[in-house]
Amino acid sequence: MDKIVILSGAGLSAESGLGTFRDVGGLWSEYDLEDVATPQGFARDPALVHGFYNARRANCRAAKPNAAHAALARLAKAGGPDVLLVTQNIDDLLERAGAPGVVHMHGELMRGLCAACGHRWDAPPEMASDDPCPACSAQATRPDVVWFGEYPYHLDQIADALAQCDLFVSIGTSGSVYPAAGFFAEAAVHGARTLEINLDPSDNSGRFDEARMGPAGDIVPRWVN
Ligand code: BJW
Repeated sequence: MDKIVILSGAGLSAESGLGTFRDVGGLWSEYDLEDVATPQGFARDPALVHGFYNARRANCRAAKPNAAHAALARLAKAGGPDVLLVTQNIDDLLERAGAPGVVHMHGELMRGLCAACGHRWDAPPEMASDDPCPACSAQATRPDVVWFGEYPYHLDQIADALAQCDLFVSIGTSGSVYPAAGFFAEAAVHGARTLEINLDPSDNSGRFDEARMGPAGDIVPRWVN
């Protein structure tokens, strides 16, 4: 059976109305990433960071999966190829489209994390750092997301899948954040074919075996069918 690893980024959810980071008008043109996506920024101003993620949580709850999420869910459930969906996205749109076993390497917007004991729980719509942890009662609540300088989740599982896959597909990511930006090269070293689907060529486009350019909601369903 063919093994496929699919890495997605913010471009996958762009047509659902969730902002990307580095495109014109993206989140990093409105916010300084040092302030809202680093442990140091959170230590300086937790209310600002919680406000940033509370607003994104509200947007995410209002958003709907698009045709690309639906196509990936269909592919992963089809019982044909063995598909691992790895996403840098913290939204839950792949799950809401019905995709099984999504690997969230940068965490999940809809989860809270206790910085004191490591307990995780379903996030209420609004979180604050003095919310008590449901397990240990410490007032050390943070979003369960991976900030710059922190170690991404599930890297062992992802490394195993990259070493074994026949095809690696990158969808809607600029390829500017490591270690995810290096996954295509890791898969290729182990013999996988590589395909990039993106709105515009990313820095690494020329290094994929094949590139298909256009909106994910258009290109992904056509690739899956
Ligand atoms: C469409 C579209 C449509 C638009 N259809 N497409 C060298 C080696 C290794 C590490 C480093 C290094 N140098 C520096 C580092 C450290 C750092 C890093 O990479 N920095 C870079 C800035 C250089 N990395 C880290 O700190 C990571 N941890 C780490 O490295 O730990 C140590 C380690 C080392 C080695 C191995 C293992 C571990 C942690 C990174 C955490 C990233 N966190 C964020 C925020 C948290 C989550 C959140 O708030 O959402 O994650 S940053 C932000 O960027 C977010 C995203 O997941 C991530 C990637 O962004 P993405 O998805 O690519 O979005 P964009 O906006 O950049 O691109 C969108 C794309 O979509 C564009 O290409 C558009 O064209 C396209 N598009 N519409 C199709 N309709």
